[in-house]
Amino acid sequence: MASRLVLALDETDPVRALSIAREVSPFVAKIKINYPLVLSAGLEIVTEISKFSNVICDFKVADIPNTNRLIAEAVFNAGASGIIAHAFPGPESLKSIRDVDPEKDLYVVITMSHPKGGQFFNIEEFCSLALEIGATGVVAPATRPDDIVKVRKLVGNLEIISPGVGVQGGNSQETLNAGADFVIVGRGIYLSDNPSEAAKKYSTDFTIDD
Ligand code: BMP
Repeated sequence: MASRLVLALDETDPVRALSIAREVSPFVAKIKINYPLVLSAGLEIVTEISKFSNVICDFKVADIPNTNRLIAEAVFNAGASGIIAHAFPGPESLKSIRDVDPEKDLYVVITMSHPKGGQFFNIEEFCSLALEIGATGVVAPATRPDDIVKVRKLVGNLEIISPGVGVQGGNSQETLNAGADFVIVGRGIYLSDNPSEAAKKYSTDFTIDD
């Protein structure tokens, strides 16, 4: 069975990050890289990890169209297979990322996983925006499976990737049952004493009715 797990690699030591990425790569579908690692290691870490795994740059891009385009160009030139953007700057900002390379994965944040993280997000409007601009998928919280159910109804068969499993309290089985395609786990793996064992566990601790 193909892995439904995405590693959130927020480890800030570049050497350790690269070593964890290598050892968990057999168990994950993709590796998500956020600012903490890129700010310490540089964008070259994206290129390094892209040599053996798909990399999503979780830069939650949220700017005017021209700036979004420049960020997307840098990320895709570095080797990333995907990018995460915020919806609230509107369709033109998202389309400018889409237009850089329609073959790359573009994920739109619908609502966030932390306490009160949904307060300023409009699930209906953001889902409709993701469909309108031809997003690959959306980000929805494993900590609120009811929101994933709602998002699944609104986005049809767009991919749903869900952070918040593990330390934030989300559970893989509930997240996938609610309609997510992938669970995203960070600290539960990269802070563990044995990251590859942890990744193996997170990649198999659920059942799926196909
Ligand atoms: P952890 O499993 O350590 O909580 O990491 C979750 C990862 O997902 C982090 O990289 C975080 O920035 C990201 N994330 C999140 O936790 N909630 C969201 O709503 C959106 C995210 O991108």
